[in-house]
Amino acid sequence: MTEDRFDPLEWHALPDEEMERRARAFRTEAARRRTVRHFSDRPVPRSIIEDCILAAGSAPSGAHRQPWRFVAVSDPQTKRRIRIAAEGEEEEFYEHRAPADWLEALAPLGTDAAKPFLEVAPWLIVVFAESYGESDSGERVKNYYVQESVGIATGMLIAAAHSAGLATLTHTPSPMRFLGTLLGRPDRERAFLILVLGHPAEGAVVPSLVRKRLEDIATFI
Ligand code: IYR
Repeated sequence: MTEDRFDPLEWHALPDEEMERRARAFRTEAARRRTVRHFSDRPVPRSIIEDCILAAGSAPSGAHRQPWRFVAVSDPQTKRRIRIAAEGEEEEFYEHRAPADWLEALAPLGTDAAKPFLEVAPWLIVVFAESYGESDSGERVKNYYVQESVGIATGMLIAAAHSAGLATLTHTPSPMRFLGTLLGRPDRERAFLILVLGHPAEGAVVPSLVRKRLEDIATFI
């Protein structure tokens, strides 16, 4: 039987004023993040992507199963294949699958079936959720709260990329099954989303959006 092990928590308590300063600084920087749809082909060093992935991999997860896999793609041919397959799905979506109310909701964002950024941006991180794990002896290991865990990790990935000075786009071609096939992932992994990363194109524009106010998103009791 394995014995449970615990370590002393490393913790540096801060005075309230310092916490207030940091909370405000983080909030201000987080509010500067925008989802970008126009990317330049300016390269981004792999080490930055590695650090962002390691930050994402520090996310909490159900029973600490870490049920995520990040496939970082910079290979032009693979990016091209992803673009072609994604655009195929998107054409179906925009022309047939999407109900009118969904298209109406998307109209202010100016999206359509063309996804050039999948090829132009230097990096795509395809995030996979592992529906179950595999032990060293090849047996199935149950994972818990997979969607929640991978969602949290993806949020941390976006925050890490933004803090490193990278623009990001969360892209969710639907259905995403082609990504597992194209990237040779095992059956137990399900594609969660594609995070596009890079520098914005010169003259990139973003939709004029208003974020909800504190009183619209929070209730204090
Ligand atoms: N996957 C499509 C449609 C789309 C859906 C939502 I919800 C968005 O916030 C944005 C786009 C596309 O990527 O165009």
